[in-house]
Amino acid sequence: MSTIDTLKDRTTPVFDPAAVTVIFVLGGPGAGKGTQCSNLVSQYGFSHLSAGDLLRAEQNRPDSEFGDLIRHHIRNGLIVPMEVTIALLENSMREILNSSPSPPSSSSSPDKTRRGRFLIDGFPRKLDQAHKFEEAVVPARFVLFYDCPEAEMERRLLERGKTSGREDDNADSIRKRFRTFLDTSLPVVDYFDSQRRVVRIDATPEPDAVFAETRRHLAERLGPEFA
Ligand code: UP5
Ligand code: MG
Repeated sequence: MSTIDTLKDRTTPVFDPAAVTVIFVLGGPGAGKGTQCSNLVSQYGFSHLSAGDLLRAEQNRPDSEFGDLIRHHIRNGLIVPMEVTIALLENSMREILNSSPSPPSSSSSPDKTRRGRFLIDGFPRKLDQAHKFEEAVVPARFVLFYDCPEAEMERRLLERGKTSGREDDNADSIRKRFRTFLDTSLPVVDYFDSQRRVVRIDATPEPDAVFAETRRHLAERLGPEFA
């Protein structure tokens, strides 16, 4: 991935913040980030980029030089070196921005604007990732943080693990993911919170109720043009 080579030395954002809206979607393992992002895609026309999904796809790509590295980190609930994850995110964003316009939708928003709306799910999970992404890719507008008690997240993940086939949906990996979340990823939320950039949402109720609350906050933060 050639982006990896250029990322290290880059100190200005590669995308124009006036044309690209990024919302970071954070929360513990199993908090419901992916579930809520799917709803937001259908409702608001965001592009949804899950860092975990991108890493899993890269892991399974036959020619990838990072397959073993990614597998090791995901199984152990560890955070993959940021150069890999940021390159995957940036490449996906560029691909979407350069893609041919989709057919006109019933919405009044021009397609160009809609293509520039991104939900970055499960990233950044470490402070250095947050700084590097905002410095070299694009600053995020704010963070949606899905707050869920660990016991509920564990219940959801063990339930999903019966059928998901995810290599990290087992008791041992889940324990390690929770540890990394508390030690390394919650400080990222605290950092954005200190800048008043966090929208905190109780992720315990059923998904529709969590989405209703999410919509209310988005309307407040983004204004009527996002409806
Ligand atoms: N569910 C969802 N909402 C519910 C609700 N309100 N009530 C009841 N059930 C609900 O949901 C999880 C399960 O709960 C589903 O079965 C769902 O139906 C149900 P989901 O929406 O999938 O939750 P999500 O928060 O997306 O959980 P996920 O397991 O994807 O979170 P993780 O943050 O653990 O996983 P991710 O894929 O982001 O990362 C995996 C690994 O990749 C990391 O551990 C790390 O090793 C690596 N990684 C990096 O190294 N760097 C990165 O930047 C990102 C990831
Ligand atoms: Mg997810």
